[in-house]
Amino acid sequence: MLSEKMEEALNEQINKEMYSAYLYMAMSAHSKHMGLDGFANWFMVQYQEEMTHAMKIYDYINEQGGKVKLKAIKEPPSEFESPLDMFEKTLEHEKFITKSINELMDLAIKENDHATQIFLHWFVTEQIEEEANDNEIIAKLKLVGDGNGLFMLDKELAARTFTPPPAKSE
Ligand code: OFO
Repeated sequence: MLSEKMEEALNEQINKEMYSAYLYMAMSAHSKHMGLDGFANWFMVQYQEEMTHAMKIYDYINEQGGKVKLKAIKEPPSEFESPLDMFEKTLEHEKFITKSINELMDLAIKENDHATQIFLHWFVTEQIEEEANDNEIIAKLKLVGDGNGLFMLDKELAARTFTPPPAKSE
């Protein structure tokens, strides 16, 4: 059973994850438009991952007898300066999401909500991976610059595939 406050905060997190999906879809569209199909693929896989994050929370609220309330998703930007700009914005956004997950965990601890703490563990671990992936690609982008290296990296990012996470969190 979720407290009203926890239910509201989890619903808010669904919206943030949906915005993440929307943002990465916009980056995928922009990459596609630039002819960078590998980058477009990477961001589309990221979009799919974010949708599963939103659905994990959706399922959890239902399992706990709560009520899912969907809110408006804000419009993401549609123009980006460069692939590096997209990944710097991705990292910045993921840091915001990490902070939000940490705040959810703080609330679950404060409320002695053990079930939600266990549920959130998966997200805490996931955020470490998300930020690490972004940092790695940013480092590569800084290394290769705008030349041929960018096309090599585009090829590398084309290989990313979507693997659905386990339905349950632990
Ligand atoms: Fe859902 O991890 Fe990114 O935003």
